[in-house]
Amino acid sequence: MEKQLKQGRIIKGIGGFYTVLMQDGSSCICKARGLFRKQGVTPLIGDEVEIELNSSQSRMDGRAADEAAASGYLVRILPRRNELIRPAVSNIDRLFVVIAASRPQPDLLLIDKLLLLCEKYSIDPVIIINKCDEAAAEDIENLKAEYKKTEYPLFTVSAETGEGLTLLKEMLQGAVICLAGQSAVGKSSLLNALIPGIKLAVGGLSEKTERGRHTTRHTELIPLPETGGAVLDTPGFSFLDTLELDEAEIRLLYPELRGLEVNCRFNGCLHITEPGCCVKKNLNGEDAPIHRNRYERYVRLVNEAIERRKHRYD
Ligand SMILES: Nc1nc2c(ncn2[C@@H]2O[C@H](COP(=O)(O)OP(=O)(O)O)[C@@H](O)[C@H]2O)c(=O)[nH]1
Ligand SMILES: [Mg+2]
Ligand SMILES: [Zn+2]
Repeated sequence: MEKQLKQGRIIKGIGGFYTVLMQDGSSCICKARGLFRKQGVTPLIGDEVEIELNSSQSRMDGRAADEAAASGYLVRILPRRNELIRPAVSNIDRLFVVIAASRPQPDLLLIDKLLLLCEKYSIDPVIIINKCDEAAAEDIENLKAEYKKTEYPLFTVSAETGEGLTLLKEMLQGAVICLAGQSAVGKSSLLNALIPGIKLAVGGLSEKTERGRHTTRHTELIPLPETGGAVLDTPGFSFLDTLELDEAEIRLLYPELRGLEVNCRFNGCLHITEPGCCVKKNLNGEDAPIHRNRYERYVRLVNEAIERRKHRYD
């Protein structure tokens, strides 16, 4: 019988079976060809793939496909735009970096690291300050000021009252997105407010007792047919633990610092202890190239990287 080749995206993978979402919204369970193992390639959630279907009967809606045996094979993985390790996913377009305006108290070092990750892996960051309903206007302004010079898109919202969500919704269009940020900043609440019907568990309630709610045990891409994109639901985002950048690279991943070293005395100036540094000279002015607090966290990350390098051969 004639084999059909179709294109889709892996949205789930359990025990060697991959759920592939096709362009028409149907899904199909596939196994990987032995070829991948031979080449040492593991299919990832997010991969755009070509699959070979066995028969026209093998395509069905998602739930029925879940229960059926494999009905096709992955034959090719299209080139990945990026790939992360924990969670093991590929082709993330956008990372929603979520901060709570006041509680839990913002961990901006974590936010900076997430932004570095985005720069390194060519993921577009979107900074979201949530819980604006319960914060003082001044606190919100101070947070915004820290990231103004990055020029990253920044939204001040409330998942609770709906404030700011209409604008934010546009960032979902046509993109595979992922959310990251401290626990309890409102990531699940935001998705619930942005995406009708998604019903993620909120508020640290035990996911096991929350019957009828969506529970997160495996990393999975949830397709969003209305936007043409998808959102990654993952039990954890620990990829940062493995992000060990060296100091020269860190500097290049700060959009505010990029290109400034041409005005410093030394080529490759890290803007920390070097004499004749244009960044340090202007740190306190109205027109500082980078926010003072973010600069101080930058210095800390650079110093940590230098220490790590020194001890690498211990
Ligand atoms: N006041 C207020 N509370 C919120 C808002 N968004 C989330 N919360 C609450 O913050 C808690 C943690 O939210 P959750 O979505 O589970 O956070 P996650 O751990 O980041 O997924 C819950 O009690 C939510 O009801 C908001 O915009 N305003
Ligand atoms: Mg959550
Ligand atoms: Zn400098």
